Amino acid sequence: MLEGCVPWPEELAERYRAEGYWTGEPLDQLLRDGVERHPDRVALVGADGSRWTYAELDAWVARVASGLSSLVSPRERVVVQVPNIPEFVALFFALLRVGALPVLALPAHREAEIVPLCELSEAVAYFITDEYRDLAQIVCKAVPGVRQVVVVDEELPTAEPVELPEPDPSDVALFLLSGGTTGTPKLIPRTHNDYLYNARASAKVAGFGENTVYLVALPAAHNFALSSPGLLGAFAAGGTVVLATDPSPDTAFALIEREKVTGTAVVPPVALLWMDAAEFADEDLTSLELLQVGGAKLSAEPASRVRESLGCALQQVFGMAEGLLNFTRLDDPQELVVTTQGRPLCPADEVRVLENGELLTRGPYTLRGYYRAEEHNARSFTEDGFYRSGDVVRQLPSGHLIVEGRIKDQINRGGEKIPAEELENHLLAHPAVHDAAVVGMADEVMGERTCAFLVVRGAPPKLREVAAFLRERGVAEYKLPDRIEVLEEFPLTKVGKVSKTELARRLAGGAE
Ligand code: OOB
Repeated sequence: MLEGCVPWPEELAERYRAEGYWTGEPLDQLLRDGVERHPDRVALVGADGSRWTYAELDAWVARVASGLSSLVSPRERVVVQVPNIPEFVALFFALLRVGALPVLALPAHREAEIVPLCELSEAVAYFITDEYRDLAQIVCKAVPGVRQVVVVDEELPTAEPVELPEPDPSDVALFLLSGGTTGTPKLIPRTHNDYLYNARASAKVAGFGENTVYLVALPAAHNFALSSPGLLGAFAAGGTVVLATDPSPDTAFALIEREKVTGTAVVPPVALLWMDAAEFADEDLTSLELLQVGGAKLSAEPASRVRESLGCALQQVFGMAEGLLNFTRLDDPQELVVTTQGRPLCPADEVRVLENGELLTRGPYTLRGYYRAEEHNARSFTEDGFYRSGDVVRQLPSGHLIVEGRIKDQINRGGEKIPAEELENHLLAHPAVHDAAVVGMADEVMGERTCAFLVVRGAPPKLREVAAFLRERGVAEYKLPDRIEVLEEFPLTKVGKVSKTELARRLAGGAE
């Protein structure tokens, strides 16, 4: 495995191979299978209606791979920040064929996220669209190792297809970003073996097949929309992938009607929005069979309204870029679909629930360590290789999990993850801020919003001013606090640390 990654121990690797979870194929195989079996079926549809059959997509990927092979080498890391456009798909598969390793940044990320990402990964190239040109200039100046910027909607390089060496299926295929809890980003290595299993098995539990038309409504770079089952699962099943530029009801409903979409995945606030909008929408949504909801907890009340409101089945998905995926099953009793976040995807997923409810897990598609993060890994994994998810769950006898909370220092703002320490560090850089503590506050639509408690020097800054300061530092918009509370001093725990439990209690209207 690539230096800086932690491999599975040999005995587990052997088991995962013997039980058929790891097939020893490259991740790209899921596209190649489609080309072999049904070259003329439509594989990919852009928001503007442009479309590619499996054969056409394969030919495009082959030309791009060839074009890229003179720019990047096998195992070199490249940061990809490309929204849901057809070029994302062509680039992703082309990089797999070249053997260069995509680090999948989110479209919302800015300088404060991209620069550390390029540094940590030692990226040699940065793939963007036109809208990120200014950001790319800043990034290149800050990280000289980034020797190439490719604007994919203008100049995705192509060349006559050439033979390229096959990658080792037990090695890294791509890097996903962790939601994070610390001040620095964490990269999740995903191998060909593990991610191919992830996509294929997810496609099975979501009932995907040749007639599936999957709408990519969330960013394609996120594990949910990419591979749970997402676009990779849809390809693996021989279906069609339709790209939406955003998940608004206007955009998504029009595409559902136009392309007769059968399935998609959204975060809870989007599900709520869709259910509200569906009441008044003119579009025909009857093709929709399955709505997956995950990324943050969907409450039972809205969950119980999905079928009536959108005319489709609900599948709750409790997943993480680190690996473990839980799905409610299509034949589960409605009670379980509405009140649980599903059960593990794979029979070989090992789940341990500690006394305090913390979920630990290991398995054939769950990482054994973050990239180049030895110290952090020592805290994030048990000695026998279980990943400490930081999620607090209850497990039913059926195996289904109910997410009850979290012990990790992260805010989950409608599915978007904000590492508290990272935001606190940015706030501490403000001249008027003496101390900062970031806490989630309950919100009916978003699940949580972000409150920054501050101890200040001099005049307390206004929310607007703090937001402007953070934007100026290049912090992604979704990480900006929704509220600021100024305190004389922070409440402390018995051991003298800031008591976030007490701060959260005050937000909830508890006693001072
Ligand atoms: C997905 O992945 P990430 O890496 O953005 O975030 C993972 C974390 C989990 O550890 C948990 O804290 C939270 O997001 N989460 C949920 C949840 N799904 C994720 N919390 C409650 N209920 C749910 N259904 O968010 C992700 C990756 C693949 C598929 C789906 C979601």
